[in-house]
Amino acid sequence: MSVSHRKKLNTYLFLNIIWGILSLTLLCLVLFFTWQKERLNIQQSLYSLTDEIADQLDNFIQDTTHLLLTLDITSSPVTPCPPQLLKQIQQIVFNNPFISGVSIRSSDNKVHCSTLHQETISGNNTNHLLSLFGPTQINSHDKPAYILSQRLGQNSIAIYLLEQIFARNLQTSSLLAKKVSLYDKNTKKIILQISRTDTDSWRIDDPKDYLKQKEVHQEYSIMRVGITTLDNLEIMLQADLSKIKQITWKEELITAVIILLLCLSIYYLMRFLINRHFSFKRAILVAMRNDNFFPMYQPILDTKKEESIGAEILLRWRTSEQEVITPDLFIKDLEASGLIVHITLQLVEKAFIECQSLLINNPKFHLAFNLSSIHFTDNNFFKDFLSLCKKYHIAESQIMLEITERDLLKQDDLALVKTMKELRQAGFCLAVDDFGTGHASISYLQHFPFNYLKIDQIFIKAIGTGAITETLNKSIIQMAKNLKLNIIAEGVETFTQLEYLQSQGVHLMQGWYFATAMPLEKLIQFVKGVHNEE
Ligand code: G
Ligand code: G
Ligand code: MN
Repeated sequence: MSVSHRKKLNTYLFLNIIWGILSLTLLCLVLFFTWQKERLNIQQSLYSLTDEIADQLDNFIQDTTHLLLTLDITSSPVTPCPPQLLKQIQQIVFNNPFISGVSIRSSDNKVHCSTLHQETISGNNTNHLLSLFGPTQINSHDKPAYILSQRLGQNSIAIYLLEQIFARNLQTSSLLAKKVSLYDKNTKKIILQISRTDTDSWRIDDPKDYLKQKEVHQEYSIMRVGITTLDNLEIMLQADLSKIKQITWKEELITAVIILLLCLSIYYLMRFLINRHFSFKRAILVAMRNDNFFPMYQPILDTKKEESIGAEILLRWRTSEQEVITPDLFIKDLEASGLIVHITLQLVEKAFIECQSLLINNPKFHLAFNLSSIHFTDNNFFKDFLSLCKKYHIAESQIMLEITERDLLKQDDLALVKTMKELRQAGFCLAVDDFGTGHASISYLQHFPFNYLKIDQIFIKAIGTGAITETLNKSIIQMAKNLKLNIIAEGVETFTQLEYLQSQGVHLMQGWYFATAMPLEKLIQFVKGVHNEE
């Protein structure tokens, strides 16, 4: 008990350590991958957002330059300014409030037509068809303006646009964006920047608050996308790190909770299994100590001679509540725990003690024990088994050992065959049990020194039912006959089955038609020919 208890505690300790390490590793790995995935997602959204702003600005610039298509302007210099042209550019300024002025100058940079009283910029010569300059001041008291310059032959047309109009086209409603800047790649300078305020509106930044060169190149939270219409310009978007962290943390938290719940359920499942294992093992150990396992006997008959030729020993467990449990409920666990070997020896000894005089009085009568492949791999089982035979003076020929066809296939057959041959030489009977359920071939079964074969119940049950298994009967019986072994039919329940089997030349039978498993006293009476109909 205390050993088992200590073993249980050790198992728990082991479980806790392994579980802790595995859970922590799993948590770290999953969180790391979630974080990576989330970062990629955010980069992707930032890119789309920046691209959207670039598109917005591109559209605005295209719309603005489209206005110039209505002008009557030739490719030669326009000196002096034709009154018609001046009127047209005045019209454009009048109709588009966001345009502060339009001026036309020639390639030598001389202004010919202008809606402005005063020209402030010079040296805007460029090879590009379309370019943007700024910021500049139109009048000393005015807000800064930007000049969009379009070349037309030898003339170039400059459109003066107010700062706010550019700022408006840089805005986005996405809360991910904190600052949006217009960056000139040629001069490596930001020419306009807006920031989100605390009230979620946008304001134009003072040049001293512009992003620094270092930030522009290093910060991972800054995304840059070029503008199609003006190839020296880029939109630069700085993400709001606190918002990004908020999103990632939320995701990480949800993932962590899921992982923890998963790990906890695994933990409790493992605890449950360990508990069940130990409580089952404890219950078996207690039953073994209290001698709660006992044999029942099911007679095997020769229906031709109308006599009992033996009995199969079937294990039973009487619980402390006096309930009798059949082995189908616990035999698998018993085999898995390895305790089956010890219990079989207990069962064998009890059967030997009980049946000693029955066996002496009926020298042709045998006892059949069910063994599994585990008994054959155990180092001491057969040694102990032989000692018991000696101790109770049981003749080897009066013992049959049954091993199911399915168990044969689990084993290294050479080792199995060697032990079996020794047993047969010593005089024991060997039976292949549940024949037909293991799908072993005749040539495979011929390796084993069996002298009996027990046809499985499912084939007997099928007799007279018309089921597919019924049609298998003849071939199963034929296969058994080909093996030249004594055939015992198991699970015979009806007269029809009995008749059919006899017609096929099978005379050794076992089943509820004759007798169910019974205690020794009833077996003695049954063997004497007193059939109790209960
Ligand atoms: O006893 P019952 O009639 O319920 O048998 C159920 C199953 O348990 C059968 O497959 C039978 O072969 C198996 N069985 C019964 N007694 C023993 C036993 O002592 N040892 C082993 N290994 N199996 C047994
Ligand atoms: O696997 P093994 O052949 O050892 O199984 C024997 C099992 O068959 C035991 O559970 C036993 O109670 C059961 N058994 C024996 N005779 C009959 C029978 O006529 N009908 C049914 N259904 N089961 C039987
Ligand atoms: Mn059996």
